[in-house]
Amino acid sequence: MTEQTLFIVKPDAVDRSLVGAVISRFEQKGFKLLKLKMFTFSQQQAEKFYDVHKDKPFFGELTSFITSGPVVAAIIEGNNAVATTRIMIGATKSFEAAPGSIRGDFGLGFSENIIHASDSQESFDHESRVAFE
Ligand code: FUP
Repeated sequence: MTEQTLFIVKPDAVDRSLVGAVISRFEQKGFKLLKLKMFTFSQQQAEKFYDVHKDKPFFGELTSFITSGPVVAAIIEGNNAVATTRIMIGATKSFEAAPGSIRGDFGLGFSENIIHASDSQESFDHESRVAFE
């Protein structure tokens, strides 16, 4: 089923000049890029974006990292976009993520883990609204 999802190339990956490599994975897979935006999250925008994590102990670390430098947000479209993108990004801890996944191939961090992707239609709706506001 054709769906849309959102991914964010995080500040660590932008800093390491991995934007092209990450976006390329999705184009090669067959997804169409619908929207692309480079920007830096404000504190308020980061808190809204990561609203579901606001009571977690790592919330401060998470918002301070995502606001630490520019990111690239993309909305893509294709078959089974939400679940397939989650498979492509790999496990949250980059150092445990499978080789062949984006985190598995490009990173070693935990909070600094290269890429974010929406994990449901509801999170896509919320996150794309915040990122492209
Ligand atoms: P994911 O959906 O794979 O990005 O992972 P989660 O939704 O579980 O976590 C959101 C972000 O919080 C991840 F990018 C990593 C970060 N995080 C921490 O920094 N510390 C933690 O203990 C848990 C998650």
